[in-house]
Amino acid sequence: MDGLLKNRDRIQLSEWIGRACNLVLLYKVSRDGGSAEKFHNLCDNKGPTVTVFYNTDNNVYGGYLSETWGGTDQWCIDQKAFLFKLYSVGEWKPKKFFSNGKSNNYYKSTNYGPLFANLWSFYGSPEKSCCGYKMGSTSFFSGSHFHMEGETSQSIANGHNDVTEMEVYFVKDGPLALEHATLWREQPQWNLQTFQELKEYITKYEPFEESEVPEANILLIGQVGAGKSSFLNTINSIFKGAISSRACTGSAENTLTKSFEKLRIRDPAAKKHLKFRICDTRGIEKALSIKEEDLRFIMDGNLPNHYIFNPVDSASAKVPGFVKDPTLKERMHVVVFVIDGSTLDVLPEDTLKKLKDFKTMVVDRGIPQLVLLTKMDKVCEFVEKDISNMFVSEGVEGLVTKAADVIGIPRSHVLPVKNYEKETLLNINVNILALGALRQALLFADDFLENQFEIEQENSRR
Ligand SMILES: Nc1nc2c(ncn2[C@@H]2O[C@H](COP(=O)(O)OP(=O)(O)OP(=O)(O)O)[C@@H](O)[C@H]2O)c(=O)[nH]1
Ligand SMILES: [Mg+2]
Repeated sequence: MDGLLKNRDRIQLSEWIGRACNLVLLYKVSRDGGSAEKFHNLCDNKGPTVTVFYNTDNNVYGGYLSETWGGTDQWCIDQKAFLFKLYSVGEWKPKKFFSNGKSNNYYKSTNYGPLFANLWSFYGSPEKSCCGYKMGSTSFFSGSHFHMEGETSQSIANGHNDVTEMEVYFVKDGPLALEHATLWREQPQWNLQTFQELKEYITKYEPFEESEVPEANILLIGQVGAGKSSFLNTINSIFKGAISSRACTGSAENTLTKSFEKLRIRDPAAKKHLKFRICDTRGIEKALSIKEEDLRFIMDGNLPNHYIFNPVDSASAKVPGFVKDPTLKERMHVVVFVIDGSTLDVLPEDTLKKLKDFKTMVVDRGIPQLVLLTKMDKVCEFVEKDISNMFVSEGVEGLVTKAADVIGIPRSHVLPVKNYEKETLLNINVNILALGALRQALLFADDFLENQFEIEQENSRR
């Protein structure tokens, strides 16, 4: 992709411009040379443009013009023009500054580069500096023609317009084309066929045959309110064909899930249950968290279905229905850590410690693990608007990397999702992500079952 703008910048600018569009690079001062003539050759009469300045202190700002830059020397008004900032000293802090709509706000001239009333570029050609170019600073973000919302040239650009780069993009109407955006991970085709293929895979899923295990057990572990039960409900809704709520969800100070539930999902078309169980647990929290001992018993298959967690004491062999000699059938075959992406940055130390301790217990047992990163709609407004932006969102990418670091798991094992929560209707893209995560969990469960089978084979040969 040409140009220095990132996906989130492109999506943000499209939002500000007010319609779906792609930004196509027309002019770049370092590539095309700093001359007004070259700029006009490449940008005149092309239609709306976005001009972006990258200053030497890592501030990124610019202006949008809905008119063309071509024409004879004169000040003009463009009611739709706006100035903006994207980054302040490297941090993404997007803000739009509307035109005051009263005074001329841009200058058409063959002798100048792009020139907004409060954001100049150059006359003739820009003066070179050690690190790039010295752009004009006349009435620099003074607020005489654009509403600056309390910002100044100091807060936006550290008071100077010395840049390493300046780019001009053509605004091409049309939905954000992914060839113009960088994917941080390969993504599914967002269509009905993908959804049907995933659903079919899961409907036909049978655990690794030789293991003779009738159902794969998928264990959900995570902090209180992370979305464990919501994931279960999401999967159930998909198969039911309507929003459903089998497991209790919501927000509460302490965990809402009080018991160990090994839920089966029914395929109404085939009138049978699918060959896996999603096992919901009490959340990790400060005082009344699920205990290490409980988890050990769950992973090893000792605790019975519907066991009610004791908030103050660990489970023991005295629990009614306690399975003394569990087989592979009762054990957990894959562990899914459910992490709330919207609070990952403020994850309390003790919760993090518990998660890491639990992870060590999982690793010790050789059980494969995944991370489900929930609430991605809360971390990126573009994902909230359209789930198919998941793999172009740099916000999501950053959280996936962070979750991988925090839990100590490869990035490819961290799957961002959005659970059903406020919706009343199913959404195909939500379904694709949730089923994709479930399929990954089933593949991992099969890896575990195969490993266990081989271990048993080896043991029986000895
Ligand atoms: N916006 C948004 N909200 C979510 C998502 N997933 C879950 N929620 C909400 O988060 C809250 C907690 O979800 P639960 O599924 O009850 O969380 P849990 O992990 O089961 O929590 P406990 O059982 O209490 O430990 C609920 O209000 C859900 O609606 C999501 O992907 N996006
Ligand atoms: Mg729950």
